[in-house]
Amino acid sequence: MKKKFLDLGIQPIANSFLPKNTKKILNKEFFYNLSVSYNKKNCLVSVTNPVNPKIQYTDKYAHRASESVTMREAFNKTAKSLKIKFNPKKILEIGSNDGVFIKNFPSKKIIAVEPCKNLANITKKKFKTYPEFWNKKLAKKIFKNFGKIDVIFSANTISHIPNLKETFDAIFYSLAENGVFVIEDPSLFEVIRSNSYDQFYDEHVYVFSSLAMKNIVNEFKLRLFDAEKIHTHGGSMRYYICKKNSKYKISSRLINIIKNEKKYGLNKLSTFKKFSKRVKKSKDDLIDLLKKLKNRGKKIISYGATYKSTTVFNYCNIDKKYFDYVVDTTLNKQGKFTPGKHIPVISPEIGFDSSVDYAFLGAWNFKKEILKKEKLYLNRGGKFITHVPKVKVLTKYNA
Ligand code: JHZ
Repeated sequence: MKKKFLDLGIQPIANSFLPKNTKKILNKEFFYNLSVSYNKKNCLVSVTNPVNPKIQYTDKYAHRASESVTMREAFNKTAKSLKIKFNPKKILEIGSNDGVFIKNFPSKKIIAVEPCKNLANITKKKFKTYPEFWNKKLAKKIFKNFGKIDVIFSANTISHIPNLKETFDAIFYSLAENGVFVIEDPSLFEVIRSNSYDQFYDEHVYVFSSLAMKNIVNEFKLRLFDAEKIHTHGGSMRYYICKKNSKYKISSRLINIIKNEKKYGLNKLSTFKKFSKRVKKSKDDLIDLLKKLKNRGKKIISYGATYKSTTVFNYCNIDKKYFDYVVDTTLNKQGKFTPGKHIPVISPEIGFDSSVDYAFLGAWNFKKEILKKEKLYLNRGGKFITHVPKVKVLTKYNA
């Protein structure tokens, strides 16, 4: 049933920033073939051969969701809206990262699940945090201590779990009769529309459409009753899911979203094949531009050591001959080397200085926040490069 439509080549684990670039460490680096497939039966788009989660979500996990103002504000707003909409007494978050969402609730109301122990350690002092993978066994343990849940929230996590049956069976078990499961994940519609192929990496096992989400949850005695477009991570979707027989009515907003997704062709393999051609062009355009700039002696760096950049660097074969280094505010990425291409990561205070001519927006999803912060750089003639939706140089005049 699955048809492969995109091959992004040999890739490392997107979060495996290396502590050193010594031979011994490089020899142990894990690589796999990243390709993406479409399943005609349920319209689901997924990584063809997912990586074992046990090697991805370790106590070295790099991403900190609190690192951007945009995300801190977005989660604060989401928490407020969930309180108003559902007035939950018991809340559970799956994939709580560094606590950016849960900290908007009193600790007696919310519990967290976070398999990366370094992250769970951050939140466990204030919030009950289970340092485990989400599954039925854990759901039963939580039920014993906490009872049935009114709102289960999960942002940028459900797309990361290969076993959908285990995930949704555990959700069905944990939800109160009229409980709601709220998922936020990058939107397939936006990925295809904006050619952001770098949303595909080992962790993004699935990039959901509403169409696929509706089909999937139906298989597990659940029902998608609403969906909402949100601006985070370059365009995401918030899904509202309930038990099949619960009180919620299907929203007209959801009906329209699904209608538009069908109109756009998210239920046709041909749409994804065309996307694949555009991805190849994006790679060629980016390499052409970088070659031209290097021939003119320009200094280029990358801004934001994102997991998405792991896909771009490894697919386009971008290494130190193009980018001197990557700047990133995350302390535990600084002093390390990017997965696969081994470009050094340093702090923006050290690296984002007047010697930089061009900065590739690895964190293009925070373009607005970054351009606002880096006005001085643009004003002195510094330029950004983005590849989303098309390869383009951004100056103070067109940014
Ligand atoms: P950001 C991660 O992907 C991994 P990544 C994960 N799989 C996922 O789904 C998404 O997040 C949600 C830095 N930065 O959020 C901070 C600056 O240096 O796009 C971050 O390291 N300066 C869970 O890694 C990175 O950029 C800044 O001004 O693709 C952004 O990473 C800003 C705003 C950010 O996610």
